[in-house]
Amino acid sequence: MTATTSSGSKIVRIGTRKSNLAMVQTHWVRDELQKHFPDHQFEIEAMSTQGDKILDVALSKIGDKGLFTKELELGLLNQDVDLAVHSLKDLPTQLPEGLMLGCVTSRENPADALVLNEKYQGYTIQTLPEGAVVGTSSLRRLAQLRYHYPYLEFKDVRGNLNTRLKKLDNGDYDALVLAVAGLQRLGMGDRVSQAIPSAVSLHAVGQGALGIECREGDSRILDLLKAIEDPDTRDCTLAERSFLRELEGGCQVPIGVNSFIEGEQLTLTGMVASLDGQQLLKDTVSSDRAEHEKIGYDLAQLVREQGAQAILDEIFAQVER
Ligand code: DPM
Repeated sequence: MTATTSSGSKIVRIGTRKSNLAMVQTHWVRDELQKHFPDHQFEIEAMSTQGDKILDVALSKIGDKGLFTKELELGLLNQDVDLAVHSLKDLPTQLPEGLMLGCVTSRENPADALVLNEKYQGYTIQTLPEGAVVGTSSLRRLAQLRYHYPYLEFKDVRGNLNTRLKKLDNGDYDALVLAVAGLQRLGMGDRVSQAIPSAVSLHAVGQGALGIECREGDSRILDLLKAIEDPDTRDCTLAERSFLRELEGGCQVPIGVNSFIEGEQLTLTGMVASLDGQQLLKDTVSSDRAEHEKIGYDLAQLVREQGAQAILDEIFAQVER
C-alpha cells in the first residue's frame, strides 16, 4: 500500500539520525530524490540512535555493531519510514533480515584528514614532531599511524565534531584525524590541513559514501533509489564491504581499504594492523568490476594467509572485554 496525500502525491518517509552531519546528508538525499520525482512528497523523520546517546565512552569499547543504525532499522521494519540514510561506513556488513542496501550514492573524498591546532599550522602527519598529541578514537587510524609514526602520542577523543574541534583548538590535542568527507559536508573543509595519503592511512570501508537502506524487495522505493545511485561507488564499496564481511570485522577494527575503477577493472587494496602498530598486513586484488564480491573475498584470503586472523582474534579478545 502506498500512502498518498489528499492532492494525490506519493509520500516517502526518510529516516535519519539527528546529528548535524546526518541531517545535512539526508537533506541532500531528499533534494536529489525530489529533483528526480517532483510528484512525490519526501518527509524526513529524525531519530536518536544509541551512538548519539553514549558520547563519553570510546566507540571501540562499546563494541556493538549497528550503534548508529539499529533504531533506524527498527523504523524501517515497523514501516515508520521507507528508507534510511546512513554514512555507509557506519552500516554493518550484515543487515537484519528483511532489510537491504538499496543504493549507494556518489562518494566524496574518502581519505582521512589531518586537522591541526594553530601552533602546528603548516605541519603534515609526516612532519609533526615527536610527542605531538594526536586525537582519534578510531582503532584503524590509531594502528596505522602508530605503525608509521611510533614517536607520536595518541589520545582518545569523542563527542560530536564541534566538541572535538573545541578540544583541539583549546590545546587538549595538537592534531585530530577525522574524515575529509564529514568536514566537507559540514562546510568545514577549510579545517583540513592535509588529506592523509592512502600509503599512510587506508580509509574505512565505505568512508565518504552514503548508503541507503530499505526493506527487501520494496520495488516502489528501489525504483526511486536507482535514480540517485552511483554505479562506480556502489561496485567499489561493495568490494570493500565484502572484504570486511569476510574478515568478520565490525566497524571498530583496524581494517582499512582503498579502491578505484579503471576501465572495467576494479582494484581493491586492504590492510589489517595490530593495535600496537607493530604489524601491518596489506595486499591488493584487481579484477573485473562485476566480480566485486569475489575481489573482496579473495583479498581477505590473501591477508589471512599473511596472518591477519591472529591479529583480529587478539583484538576481538580485548574489545569484547
Ligand atoms: C566509523 C569510524 C568512525 C566513525 C571508525 C573509523 C570514526 C570514529 C572516531 C566506523 N564511524 O573510521 O575507523 O573518529 O571516533 C563517522 C564519521 C563519518 C561517518 C566521522 C569521521 C563521516 C565520514 C563518512 C564516525 N561516520 O570518520 O571522522 O561519511 O564517511
